[in-house]
This record gives sequence, C-alpha cells and structure tokens, in this order.
Amino acid sequence: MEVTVSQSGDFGVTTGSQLVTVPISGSVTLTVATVNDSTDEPNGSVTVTVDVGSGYTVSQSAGTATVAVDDEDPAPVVSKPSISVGDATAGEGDGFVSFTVEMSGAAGGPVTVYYSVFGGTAAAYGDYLPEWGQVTFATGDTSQTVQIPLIDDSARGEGAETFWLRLRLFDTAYATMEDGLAQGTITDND
Ligand SMILES: [Ca+2]
Ligand SMILES: [Ca+2]
Ligand SMILES: [Ca+2]
Ligand SMILES: [Ca+2]
Repeated sequence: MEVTVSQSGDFGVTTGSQLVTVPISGSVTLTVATVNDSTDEPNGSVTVTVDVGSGYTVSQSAGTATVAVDDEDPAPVVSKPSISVGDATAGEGDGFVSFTVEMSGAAGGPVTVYYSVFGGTAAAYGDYLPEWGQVTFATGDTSQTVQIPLIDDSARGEGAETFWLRLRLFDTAYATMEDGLAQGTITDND
C-alpha cells in the first residue's frame, strides 16, 4: 500500500508517497528519519496517512498517525545594549549643558529614557532650569542628546557650579541601564 508522509515544520523528513508492504494479517513499522540540525525553530510534527488503494479500506479513525517532533536547539542569547551618560561642562553663557546619552550597540526596538535633574551646588532657577523629559532611541540609534537650559547670571567670582542628571529606562525590553548618572558643571563668565 502507499502512504503519504508530511511534516509540520522543517525536520529534514523525506515527504511524499512511500510504498509499504504489510504482511498478511500482520503489521509493519514505518521509520521516518529526521535530520538533527542546529537551528532553533518551533516544535512540529510528522504525519503519515494511509492512501486509498485497492484490496483494502482505510480506517476512518486510524488511517492517519502523527508524531510530535520537538526542537532541541536552544534559543540564541539576545544580548541587550546598555545605556550610559557622561559628565558635561558648559559656560553659564552657553545656553545649556549638553549631555550625550550613548547606547553600547543597536537595540532590537525603540528605547525610551526619562531624564531629570537634581542637587549639586548650582541653584535650580538661578543657574539652570530643572527640566525633565524623555528621549527615545529609534531602532538602530546609538546616541541621543539631553540639553538642560542654563541661566546666565551676573554673579561675579563664582566657582564652577554643579548639578546632577539622572536617567531612568521606561522598560528593559531592549536595553539596560549601565550608568544613568552624570554631573553637569557650569563655569562662570563674570
Ligand atoms: Ca532544530
Ligand atoms: Ca552662577
Ligand atoms: Ca554671567
Ligand atoms: Ca556668574
């Protein structure tokens, strides 16, 4: 009799019709070989169906058999890039301090980073505007800029004044935070 071998998935099975000889009143074992590849893929199955032929009838309930085939290959480890921000310095007359936020490699999807400022020796609203907001790395982006506005006061003889920028990830789906803290330094111009 003829049987038809089919597969759901890709397991290197030879599919199509095969001739099987069953002894009278006996049984036969049909072996279907799979190929052990190293590709991570979904699990699947191999199905054998007895074809309609002459001299026998095909059982409606047992004319088909399916064997599950599990993929045994591990999923590849996806390493996420990490985010860091470096310290930055500007003169009080420069308009803003510009922080460069770097991603160590291209992420698999968009990454949103929230930023805020706090503390330091500089005065909020006197030396800088304590703005907060967010920047988003589009897929493939590795660099973004955060600008904190400065106030050009007329106080003389000031030393350098500082504040802190803090970054926080919206989520860690595509990136992790390596260094989310940077110091901003404002130099005097009076
Ligand atoms: Ca595989
Ligand atoms: Ca100042
Ligand atoms: Ca000034
Ligand atoms: Ca000043």
